[in-house]
Amino acid sequence: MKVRSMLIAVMACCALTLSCYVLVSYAQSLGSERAIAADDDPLLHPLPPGIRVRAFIHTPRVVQPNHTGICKETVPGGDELEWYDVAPWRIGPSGITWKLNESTVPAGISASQARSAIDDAFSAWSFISPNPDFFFDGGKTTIKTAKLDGTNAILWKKLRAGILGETYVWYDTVTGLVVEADSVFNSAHPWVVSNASGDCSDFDAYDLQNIATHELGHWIGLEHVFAEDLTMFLFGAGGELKKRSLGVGDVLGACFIYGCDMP
Ligand SMILES: [Ca+2]
Ligand SMILES: [Zn+2]
Repeated sequence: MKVRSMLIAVMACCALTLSCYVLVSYAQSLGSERAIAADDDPLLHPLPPGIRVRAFIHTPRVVQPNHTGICKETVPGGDELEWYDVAPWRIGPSGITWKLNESTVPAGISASQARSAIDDAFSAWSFISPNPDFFFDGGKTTIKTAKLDGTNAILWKKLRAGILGETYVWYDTVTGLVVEADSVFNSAHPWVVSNASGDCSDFDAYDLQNIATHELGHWIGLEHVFAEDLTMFLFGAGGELKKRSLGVGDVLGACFIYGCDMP
């Protein structure tokens, strides 16, 4: 009897300790979420009725300190894969105007180089509209974060290491049109505007046009795919250039949304 009482007491004590641990852990996790929330998380901002937002994270292929991932050559036929997935939005017929925060462009890249690389990235998608004026360079902005603020901003900002770039798209759930889009590149990683061609070049840095072409695929309405030779593949690597040119799935996806002629 005495042993049984002691056993019950020990079990009760263990249960109490465990409960306390769970409660403390839960409180700590809430605290850390609040800490992240304080860092301008666009997903936590209240939105007007009928507007939704989606976030896309472009991830380095290998997440290690000071590692830019592994650039791989295109697998024969890999670019021909007809895979795509579409999001519930499209850009309206009048197109979209983007602005660049030039003050955030990384050292080693001039503002005009960055603007030109981003312009080339938009050009990869220009076939979606019969109107050649569809993506408008709206000049500079001083906006420092992704936010529903009336500006389609492209900028660099220090993000956590597991992110190369992130894109936010706000869309109207009734019309299915893009309301706004912002892309943020991680200033904690090295960037380059490469003059090389092919699949892989400067392994020590991320090619801006390569990563931007992927991000802008989200602007026009494409989701990620798990086909590594397509532009909408969700991982990126240092020196990678192959996302600059679209694969068959990227084009098919875009034309599925816009009803365009294949380029
Ligand atoms: Ca914005
Ligand atoms: Zn992405």
